[in-house]
Amino acid sequence: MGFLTALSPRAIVASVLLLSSLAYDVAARPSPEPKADWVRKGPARKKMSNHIKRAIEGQSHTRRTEEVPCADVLAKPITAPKPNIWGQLTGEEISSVVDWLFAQEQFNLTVTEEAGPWDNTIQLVEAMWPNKTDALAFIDGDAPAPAKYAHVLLNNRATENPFYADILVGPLPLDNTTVSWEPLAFPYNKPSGDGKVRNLDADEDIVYEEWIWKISASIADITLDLWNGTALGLENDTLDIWGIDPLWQDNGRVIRWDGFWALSGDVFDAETLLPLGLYFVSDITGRDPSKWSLEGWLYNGTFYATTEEFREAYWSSCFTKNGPNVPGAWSATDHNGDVPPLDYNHPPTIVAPAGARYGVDHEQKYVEWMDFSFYIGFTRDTGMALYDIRYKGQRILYELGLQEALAHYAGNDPLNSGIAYLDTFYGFGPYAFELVQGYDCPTHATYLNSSFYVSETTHTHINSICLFEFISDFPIQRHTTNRYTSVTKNTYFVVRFVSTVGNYDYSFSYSFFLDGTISVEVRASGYIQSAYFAGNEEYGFRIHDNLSGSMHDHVLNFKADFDILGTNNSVELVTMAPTTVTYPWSKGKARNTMHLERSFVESEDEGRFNWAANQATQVIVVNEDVRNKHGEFRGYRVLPSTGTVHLTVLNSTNLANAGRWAEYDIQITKYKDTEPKAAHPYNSQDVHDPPIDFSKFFDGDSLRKEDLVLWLNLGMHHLPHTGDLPNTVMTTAHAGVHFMPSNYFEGDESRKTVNQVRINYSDGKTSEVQTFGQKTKAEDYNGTCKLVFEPVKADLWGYTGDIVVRKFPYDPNNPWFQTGSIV
Ligand SMILES: *[C@@H]1O[C@H](CO)[C@@H](O)[C@H](O)[C@H]1NC(C)=O
Ligand SMILES: *[C@@H]1O[C@H](CO)[C@@H](O)[C@H](O)[C@H]1NC(C)=O
Ligand SMILES: *[C@@H]1O[C@H](CO)[C@@H](O)[C@H](O)[C@H]1NC(C)=O
Ligand SMILES: *[C@@H]1O[C@H](CO)[C@@H](O)[C@H](O)[C@H]1NC(C)=O
Ligand SMILES: *[C@@H]1O[C@H](CO)[C@@H](O)[C@H](O)[C@H]1NC(C)=O
Ligand SMILES: *[C@@H]1O[C@H](CO)[C@@H](O)[C@H](O)[C@H]1NC(C)=O
Ligand SMILES: *[C@@H]1O[C@H](CO)[C@@H](O)[C@H](O)[C@H]1NC(C)=O
Ligand SMILES: *[C@@H]1O[C@H](CO)[C@@H](O)[C@H](O)[C@H]1NC(C)=O
Ligand SMILES: *[C@@H]1O[C@H](CO)[C@@H](O)[C@H](O)[C@H]1NC(C)=O
Ligand SMILES: *[C@@H]1O[C@H](CO)[C@@H](O)[C@H](O)[C@H]1NC(C)=O
Ligand SMILES: *[C@@H]1O[C@H](CO)[C@@H](O)[C@H](O)[C@H]1NC(C)=O
Ligand SMILES: *[C@@H]1O[C@H](CO)[C@@H](O)[C@H](O)[C@H]1NC(C)=O
Ligand SMILES: [Cu+2]
Repeated sequence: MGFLTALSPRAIVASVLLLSSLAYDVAARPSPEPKADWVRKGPARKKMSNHIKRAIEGQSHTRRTEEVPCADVLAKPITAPKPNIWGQLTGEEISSVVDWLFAQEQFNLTVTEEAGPWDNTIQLVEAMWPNKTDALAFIDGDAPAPAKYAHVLLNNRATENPFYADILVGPLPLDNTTVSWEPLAFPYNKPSGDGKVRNLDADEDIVYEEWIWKISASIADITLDLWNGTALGLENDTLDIWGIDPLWQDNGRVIRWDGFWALSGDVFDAETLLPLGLYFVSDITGRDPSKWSLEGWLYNGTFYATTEEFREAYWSSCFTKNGPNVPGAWSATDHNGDVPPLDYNHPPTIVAPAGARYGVDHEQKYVEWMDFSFYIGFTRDTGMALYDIRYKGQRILYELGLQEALAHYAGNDPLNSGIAYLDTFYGFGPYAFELVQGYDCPTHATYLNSSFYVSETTHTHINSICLFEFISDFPIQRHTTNRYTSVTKNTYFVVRFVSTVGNYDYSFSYSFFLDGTISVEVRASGYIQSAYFAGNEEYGFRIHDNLSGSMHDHVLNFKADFDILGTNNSVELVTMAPTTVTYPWSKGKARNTMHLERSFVESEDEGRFNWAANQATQVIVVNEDVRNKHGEFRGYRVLPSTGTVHLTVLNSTNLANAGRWAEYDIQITKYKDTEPKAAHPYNSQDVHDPPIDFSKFFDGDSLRKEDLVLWLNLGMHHLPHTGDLPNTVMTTAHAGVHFMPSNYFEGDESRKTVNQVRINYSDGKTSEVQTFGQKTKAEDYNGTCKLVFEPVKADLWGYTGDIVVRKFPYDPNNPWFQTGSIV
């Protein structure tokens, strides 16, 4: 189903938005809008809506009046030491690859806009990541930049057995005497090793048009009686139908369970709060709908093998009809309720009076703050990642970024029991929407764009990555004596992006601190996906009229490729353990006390483990060849900064081998070019034989003095309660990990900031205030700079949504606005 028709089975909301967007587009562009089949549809999170925002009006970074310009708040322009080899392809490069692909008869490609379910299309064109050995030779040595290739994903549907194929095309820039392609298989560990994975969604549109809506129509008498509504795939539907993800994949069969949901009927995206409690199961194996079969209905815990059986029971006198979930103020996110005291007054705000204290190379997406530097990469699957993170010129991490995010549900009904979203299927890149200044990030932040390929176009999310310096509400250091007090400000630097994958919003922040610490944090908000209440007590709190807050685990995997003083690294475990010792000085008495137990993670056989109870064990990435002058190994310690989790479910039936990465808190492997990622976005398409089975990484390699990768899981056991209505709040839907220097420096690096004070005092008098040369007076800012508070300086009318540029044929001068989301 293409873009224009994709909304028909969906929300009234979406169709209203579509109408306004069409009006805009027709006015703005003479050519008809292409059908953008860019949302990778899945059984549940399959929808996009579309809305149009005002034209770009320029953004306001300042919160000062014109007559008192202080320093420029924009990031200082700097030049990256080397080009960013983890960046994205240029528009010309993508266009040349797409042209070349269409010219190759063997691919038998159809333009997405014109493609049906039996046509081959281009799913993705992106920069291929370089192998680390080649990358290091370039960034650390004099070697030339690694050759540039395009990573292409073809969606081959012109066959009985549709499949996705990862291929490489290059080198870039394309030259028709040297260009070639090959299957991309080496990063994946599926036994067939051909870079292919089956596509279970090739007939997603047919499944709806020829199957789901017809089944729903066959019980319209019941849906009208139960809920005064129908789900027929029409614009005026008041009900919706969707189901499990991944599909059941057993014994060669492909089975889907679907459930009825109420459409919210207003502008709020509350559908996932409106389950109705009726489910049906279909065997949709193969591509011939005439061979598909409806295998039964489930309502209120009773299974009916046929529609006739269900209808007969339904209209019998003893049938119990349970009520619907109905949207209302409880499911809307707008202001609601009594305004708290003084809340109309503007809350405190942060300003950057001296301007940005960091530098950005916008072209190369390279950043420097204080003694830190790093490059930013961005991909369709996992959004933003950081590369070559250095402190004082010395690399700490080669790569730091998200790998996959899992939301694994459970329930007494087959729908909640069957859902285990692997979100890179949908992608974090396509849903990394524009950030709202002053809300998602401070107004003084620097914003970067990101883009992704879809359907022969590139979409650009404007201002979707933010960079800013902030100051904590607590100092990084303090001490008071009877003669002096010493305190140091805790300023830190943050790079952030937010991705709304369907009902849920994930905010990812990487922060850098004055003591050399780096942190990774994920926070979640948005609408929970809930369950119908009937019989679900064991799987969730009852949170509204007929609603259960369906229990689920969020597990998010991050790759942390450490390089501590080179790549010969080890992981030392230092445990604080209870012990009983008789000391020479203890007068022969045994003393119950504690001591340290030190060991190393020797090999991948010991490489998968959880945080120790009582946080007893320190996990430290060290370089055994580099001891500090006291004889201790220099290293970086990895420690959780909040509670964090791995998957509760053991050997998940839904995931089989597709989510093995979620099984432990910490997993350590020897770096291999053949193991660059923990997951493939289409692992869900073949859960028993996925492109990447993470558990196969653990094949006994030594982990002493090797290039190590830590695969860290952050997450939350989410048991939604009434406070998750209407949306989950980020205060506690939060998980994080710190990387802190451990015997790495000779002392605390934060002593180097002048933003500290020592106040001497005695006998009730201050005798000295030492500020170490800080600029503290207006004159320091040229005598003219005053902070003049003007509320709401961010130009929120400049929020625009995505910009789309056609790549085939390439038409860079006629961009248009179009924002897609999964609803
Ligand atoms: C090429 O694709 C078309 C559909 O787009 C299909 O009908 C045709 O059989 C395919 N040709 C080959 C050789 O696979
Ligand atoms: C190679 O590219 C040039 C233009 O760059 C074009 O004129 C020529 O026809 C191409 N040759 C082949 C064999 O495709
Ligand atoms: C049933 O739905 C129809 C159309 O959607 C509406 O006009 C009518 O008021 C509804 N009836 C009740 C009882 O809600
Ligand atoms: C919904 O739309 C269909 C087709 O346009 C129409 O036949 C039907 O009467 C409408 N239903 C309601 C309740 O408005
Ligand atoms: C149906 O749900 C009701 C709750 O409304 C419950 O009391 C009843 O036992 C259920 N009936 C069956 C047959 O499961
Ligand atoms: C379901 O919710 C409705 C309100 O929407 C309420 O009237 C009804 O009592 C609820 N059903 C049960 C079994 O609690
Ligand atoms: C982001 O994209 C907009 C629109 O194309 C452009 O005006 C702006 O300069 C871009 N920003 C950056 C930092 O590249
Ligand atoms: C890393 O270890 C290897 C042997 O495992 C050694 O040959 C190499 O010199 C070491 N590199 C450094 C920088 O110490
Ligand atoms: C996981 O469960 C499946 C199905 O019950 C079983 O065949 C398999 O051996 C289990 N694997 C592990 C690692 O426990
Ligand atoms: C990257 O490493 C893999 C695995 O060793 C190898 O197959 C591939 O050819 C390498 N890529 C390049 C560009 O050298
Ligand atoms: C203030 O206190 C510091 C630390 O005790 C001391 O070194 C310094 O001499 C004191 N200065 C004065 C003016 O008392
Ligand atoms: C101070 O302002 C003057 C005049 O506007 C300008 O020439 C000078 O460069 C400024 N100095 C600094 C440190 O900004
Ligand atoms: Cu949740």
